[in-house]
Amino acid sequence: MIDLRSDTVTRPDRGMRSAIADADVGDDVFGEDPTVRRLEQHVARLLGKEAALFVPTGVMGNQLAIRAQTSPGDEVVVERTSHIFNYESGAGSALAGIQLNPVDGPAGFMTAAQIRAHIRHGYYWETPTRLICLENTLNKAGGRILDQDEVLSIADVAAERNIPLHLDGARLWNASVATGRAISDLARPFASVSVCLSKGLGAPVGSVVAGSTDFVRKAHRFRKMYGGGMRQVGVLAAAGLYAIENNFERLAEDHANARALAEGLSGFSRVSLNLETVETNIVMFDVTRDTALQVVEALRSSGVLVQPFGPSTIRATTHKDVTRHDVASALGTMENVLN
Ligand code: TLP
Repeated sequence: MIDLRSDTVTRPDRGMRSAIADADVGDDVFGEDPTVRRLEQHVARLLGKEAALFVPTGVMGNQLAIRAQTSPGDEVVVERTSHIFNYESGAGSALAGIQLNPVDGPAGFMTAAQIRAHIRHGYYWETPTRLICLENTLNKAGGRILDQDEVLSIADVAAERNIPLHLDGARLWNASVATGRAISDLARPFASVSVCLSKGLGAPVGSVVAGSTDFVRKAHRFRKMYGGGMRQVGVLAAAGLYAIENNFERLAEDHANARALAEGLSGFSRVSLNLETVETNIVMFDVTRDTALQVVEALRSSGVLVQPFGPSTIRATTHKDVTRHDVASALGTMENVLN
C-alpha cells in the first residue's frame, strides 16, 4: 500500500524509537517531566513566544486557545474551510460555548477587509468578536501558504479592535520550509499558535500551543479540564524533539514529491488540477468522470490510499514514509484507474 491519505500516517523510525526509549521522564501533572519542559521551551523559542504547552492533539491546541481567550457567548471569526470550522467535532460551541463566524475567504484566504467586515461593532445586543483564527498552511485549500503581508494587515485590523489572533499552525513547519522564512517570523503576529508534531514531522502524537506566559497559564488549567493532563509523557515529548531536530528541514523532500505527483496528475485527462496551488505537501485535485468516492475505492483496491475531500475532490499528501519511487508507482496506478 502507498498511503497518501495524510501526513499523520507516518511511523516512528529507529532513531525516534531510541529517543523514546532513552527519555528522562517524571509526572508532568506535577510539572516534573524534564523532557516535556525541554520540548515546551524549545518550541516556545522557535515560535518566538514566552511559553508553550505540550498537548496530545492539534484539536486540543486549537480548542485551548479558543477556551483561554474567550468566554461563553463570544464569537470567533474563522475561514469557512478551516479545520476549526469543519473538523473539530463542534468543540468550540460544545466546550467553550462560543459561536464561530465563518468568512468565505477566496480559495480559503481571508482578507483583512473581509475580517474587518465580520468584526461586530460592540453593541451590547451583538455577539462580541473576541478571537480571530487563521490556518497556515491551509489544509482544505491544498496546503497553500498564507500571504504574510495579508496576515500583517489582518493583525492591524485585529489590533485596532483589541482582538487577539490565533494561528492553527498544524503545518506551519511546511510553510517555513517552503518560504525560507523563520517559523518565529510567521508566528509573530499571533497571540497564540498551535503546531503539530504528528503531521509532516513524523512524531506518533503531540502538538504544542504557545503564547504569552499568562495565556499558557490559562491553557494549562483548561488542558487539565479537557482531560489532557498527562503523566510520564516525556516519552512522547522525546519523539517530538527528535522530530523537530531530524525531520523539519527534510519537509522540502515532501514538497518536491508533491510537485512531482501533481505534475503527473495534471497530465491525466480525467483530472482537473491547478499546479500553481501546489505549494507544500498536499495535492488537492478534482476527478471529472466518476465521483471522488468511486475513485478512492478503485485506487484502494489497486494499492493506493487517498482521501475524498468533496464530491469530486481528492486529497493526496506526501510525507516522510513516501519516497519518490512510491510517487512514481502511485502515479502509474492512478493513470490506470483514472484513464
Ligand atoms: N488534520 C487531519 C484531518 O483532521 C483532516 C489531516 O489529515 O489533515 N489543524 C489542521 C490544519 C489539521 O489539518 C489538523 C488535522 C488539525 C488541526 C488537528 O490535528 P489532530 O489530528 O492532531 O487533532
